[in-house]
Amino acid sequence: MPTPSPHAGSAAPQRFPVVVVGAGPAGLTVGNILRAAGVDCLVLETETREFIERRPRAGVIEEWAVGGLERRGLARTLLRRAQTHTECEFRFAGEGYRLAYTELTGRHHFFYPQQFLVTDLVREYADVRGGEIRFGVREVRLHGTESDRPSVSYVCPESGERHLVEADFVAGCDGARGVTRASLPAGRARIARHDYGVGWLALLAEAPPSSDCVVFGMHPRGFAGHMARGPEVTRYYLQCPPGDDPENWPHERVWAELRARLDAKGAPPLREGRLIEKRVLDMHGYVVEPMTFGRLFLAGDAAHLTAPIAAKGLNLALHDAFLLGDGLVASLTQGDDSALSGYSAACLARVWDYQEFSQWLAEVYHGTASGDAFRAGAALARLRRLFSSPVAAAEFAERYLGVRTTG
Ligand code: RFL
Repeated sequence: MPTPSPHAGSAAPQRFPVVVVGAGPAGLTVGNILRAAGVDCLVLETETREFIERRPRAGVIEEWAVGGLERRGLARTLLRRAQTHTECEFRFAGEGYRLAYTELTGRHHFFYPQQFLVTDLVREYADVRGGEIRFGVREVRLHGTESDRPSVSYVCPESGERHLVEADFVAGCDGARGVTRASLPAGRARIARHDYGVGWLALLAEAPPSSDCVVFGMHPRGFAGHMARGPEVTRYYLQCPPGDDPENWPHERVWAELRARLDAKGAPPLREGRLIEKRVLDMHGYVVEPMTFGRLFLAGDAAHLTAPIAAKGLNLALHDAFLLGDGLVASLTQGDDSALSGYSAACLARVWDYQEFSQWLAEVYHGTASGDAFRAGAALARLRRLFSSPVAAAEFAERYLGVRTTG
């Protein structure tokens, strides 16, 4: 629930047209769009700059999203450093099958670690475009979101004082564990949730990639995934029980399972390396509808979470941020509120499309190991169809790349 007012003893209030809560890809993109249009804004972030510039997460960015960054002057370094991928491989029943999605659509994926993108966006926002950002803030609270004069308060890490910032608009870009979604009044937003009932052990290995493309392994012992994160680092996933303890996965067990689940005739051996990240993600998702309330606009994981099944979360965060940034600029510089009025519906069309694709793909990944012969048979049928029907392959390619998606 929104907090009615900040407590007494605060420093004198400041005023910004927009307060952005959260300096992830969504918040920093919104901030950059506002600064490019000469609109002042304040970004509030609970972590330090060093921390967010090193936090490893996503790596797959769709071509339309890179195009959106490029048009806003935000992709110079990415275009120089990112790798492009044109196909992926499915391994099942002891064989490997390549799906050449670029051949089918003319589009490709960019591989660029999320922390590099965040580093580029912070530098452009704060150092080049002169945007204000406060790191390490504590106890962020929203006030008066139902009114025309919303405000945000936070405890300053240096002084320990609570500061109040008044705004015309608040952008809630504080991810899945932030405070802005929780500030929506009960009963005013619907939160649709889906639990896939499985966990993924997310691993980062200090090892070169073992294939020139993303590999998905569907195995009776569970799903395994392989994706490059650069010449020296590779991300791997292993399906595991939800809530599993990463300590149950020592080095030898991890590599034995990866070798078994990613095995296929003629596949090169895996290149092992030290595991530098090992965490269990419970595969679940949610969607908040609508994504706006009064003058609070949610964007990215704050509004919707897609399990990393189809590598969509960062792409959706960027899509929201483009629409929200442009909508805020139109409202604040031309008094045109039409884009902000249509913001939630325009975002949600793509969000639901990606959620549905993730659900479809989750069944392909996890059906084989579900212990349910019917689900396993159906998953195998989906896989066979991908490699026997050019129409099915083309549809997968479009959806994997986010091509011709409504919204
Ligand atoms: P973020 O990136 O979580 O940023 C939110 C920021 O808000 C801060 N924060 C607060 N700030 C102020 N006040 C508060 N009360 C705050 N609470 C939190 C946080 O510190 C943070 O800096 O959300 P955003 O911007 O919406 O971006 C979303 C993406 O980060 C996320 O969807 C992706 O990482 C998901 N994802 C992937 N997406 C892809 O499109 N392609 C991929 O290949 C992909 N791989 C992944 C992923 C997510 C993963 N994890 C860790 C869940 C792989 C993994 C392992």
